[in-house]
Amino acid sequence: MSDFISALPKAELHIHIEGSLEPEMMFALAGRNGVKLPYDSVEAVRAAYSFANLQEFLDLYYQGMSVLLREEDFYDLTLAYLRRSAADGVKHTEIFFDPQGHTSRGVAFATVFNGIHRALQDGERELGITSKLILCFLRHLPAEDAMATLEAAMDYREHIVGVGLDSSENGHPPELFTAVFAKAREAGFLAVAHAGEEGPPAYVWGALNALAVDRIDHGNRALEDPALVAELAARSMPLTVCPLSNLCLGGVTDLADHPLRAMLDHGLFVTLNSDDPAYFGGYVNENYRAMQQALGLSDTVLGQIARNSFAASFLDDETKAARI
Ligand code: ES4
Ligand code: ZN
Repeated sequence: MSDFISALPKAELHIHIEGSLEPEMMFALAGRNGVKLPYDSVEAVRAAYSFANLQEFLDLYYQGMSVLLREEDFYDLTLAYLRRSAADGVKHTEIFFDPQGHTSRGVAFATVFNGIHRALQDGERELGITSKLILCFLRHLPAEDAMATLEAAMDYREHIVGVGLDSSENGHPPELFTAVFAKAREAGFLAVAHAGEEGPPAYVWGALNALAVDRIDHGNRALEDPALVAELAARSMPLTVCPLSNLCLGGVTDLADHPLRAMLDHGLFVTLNSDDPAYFGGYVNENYRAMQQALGLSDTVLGQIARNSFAASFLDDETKAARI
């Protein structure tokens, strides 16, 4: 890893905490919780990580979560991610979590939240890494489920900065969640949504107009619509781009063709992130490194992307200004 990338202070804005579950921890938690996994070894888990599309990944991602049962599990998962990303020069992280992936298995919202939250507090003390928490709704489930999840989150309003929208994109347009996001924004939550990862430009328009998001997660397919590119540029709308994720899920077949090049050329407000690092073969520095190599990005551009990550964060303006 180049010293320049390693030394760059970064914020990570697109990381699913359940996607940081490394196979070693998956086995350890399965053992201590008495959960049977359909694999014999860590190597067998890794060998299964070959995905033709988003859904094939999501099937394994939800299966992997089955080992997360107790508060301690969420704590250990989160602290391991914080230690690993601190080693990558991450100074601030905004973590997605998927409560419905757990409450649907009978794990209480409070168990999930308390484990993650306690690790974030300890992580800040131990590592100096600051954080925010973003609750994601699973878009393959009905909007009523998302609304019930939002209700459950109201008790934790002061500890959750925003809401997001993830899981299977195609066939689940943002407009289905208009009322949920309106209610969340009314309660003071900021908003993000995965859009244009696999879905068409219309879904990016929907995230902007129906959900009034503050950032777009991915946004790759926005480039197919020149008017949308102009809109994203005019709004200085941050995009949380995840190159190794796109490569692993078939959004791009070669990083040399990754839309980051065009995004930069259009002056879009891009950041680089790891998405699900345990599944996609790299934490944030590997994502910077892969794009530097594929596109020949200069240190100046890499430095700008790292500054963008703080500028696009949900830190308050004063804290932000001090860190850009
Ligand atoms: C995700 Cl890569 C990706 N896309 C959509 N939803 C997700 N949840 C976890 N990883
Ligand atoms: Zn994601």
